[in-house]
Amino acid sequence: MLPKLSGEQVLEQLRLAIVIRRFEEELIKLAGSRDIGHFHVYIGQEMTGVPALYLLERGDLSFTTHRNHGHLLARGVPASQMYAEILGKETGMMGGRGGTLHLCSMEHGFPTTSSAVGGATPLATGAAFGFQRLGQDRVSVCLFGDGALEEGSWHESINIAAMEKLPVIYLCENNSLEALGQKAGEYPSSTLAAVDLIDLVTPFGVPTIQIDGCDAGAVHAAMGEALHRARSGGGATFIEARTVRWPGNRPIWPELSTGETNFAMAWDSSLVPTEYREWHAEQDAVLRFIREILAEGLIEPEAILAMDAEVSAEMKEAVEFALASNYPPAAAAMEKVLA
Ligand SMILES: Cc1ncc(C[n+]2csc(CCOP(=O)(O)OP(=O)(O)O)c2C)c(N)n1
Ligand SMILES: [Mg+2]
Repeated sequence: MLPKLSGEQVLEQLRLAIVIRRFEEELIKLAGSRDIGHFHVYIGQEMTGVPALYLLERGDLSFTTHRNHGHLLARGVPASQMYAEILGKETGMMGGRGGTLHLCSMEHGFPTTSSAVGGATPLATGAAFGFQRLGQDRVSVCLFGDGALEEGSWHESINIAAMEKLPVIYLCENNSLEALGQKAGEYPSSTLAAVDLIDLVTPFGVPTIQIDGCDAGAVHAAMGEALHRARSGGGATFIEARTVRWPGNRPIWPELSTGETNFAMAWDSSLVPTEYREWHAEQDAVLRFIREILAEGLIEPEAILAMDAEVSAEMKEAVEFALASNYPPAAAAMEKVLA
């Protein structure tokens, strides 16, 4: 299902999704030839982050995790600054001090990234508390994986959000292996004994919405409902968006195991390889989004390829920019450092 938006807006979302996909693919290639430290990519989750964050307004804050690249790109952070930051260069958003695990851009609504699993929940809840006490009509969005629900900070956060009716949205991206194919009685996450993740929320009385995170229209509708609740004084919402883990994310270090995405697979099934067939034919959320867009006649396949060529060239240029940038000088090591 497509988001209930104008055709132009849907295509804007498609472009953002392609930006994320190509950004991450280039990053994996870039990392292959140098040590950039541990990093996590957002491939396969694009159609959760893009439609969800699309609805935020300037001034709304978002708090994210180790799997943060797609979130920042979805809110418009330039790829060139992101690559530079990940490589530790002085042209990065934080002058190379943060790296992939601590990306932030206040201008785009990301005050910080907490790479401690569960670290974003108290930060996002605190921001919502601040908005409420200051009487500001702003919303705080907490982005986290299913793993964060096993952390104590999560329970403290949702408790306060419920008691104080805070304008916060907890968007849990459950990317557990084969989450969409979960059978009755099976665990929905490899780290939790709950049979349903929303069971962990129900006692707090916070409304829950469980959706297929590859369904852009469902994400759009859920976020719309949650934002309306938050802005009208109705308090928090918990959304569980379920996606299938991209095969390239199964090893500890991301690998381009499914190859660089050929978007023409969306309309030409003869291009779908037999290896990872299920991924390309059914599970890849961006390919599915493209199929839905084509079914609505919003754009011709050739124009999608042209959009992709433009984005791919932009990503290559952004990588070049980052590689050509300098590392911060040793004498500046203590600048921009708080403590
Ligand atoms: C408090 C804490 N414990 C352990 C880790 C190591 N760690 C990094 S990512 C990760 C898995 C997180 O799973 P999930 O929240 O579902 O996110 P996903 O990687 O699946 O997107 C772990 C345990 C950490 N960063 N912080
Ligand atoms: Mg997970």
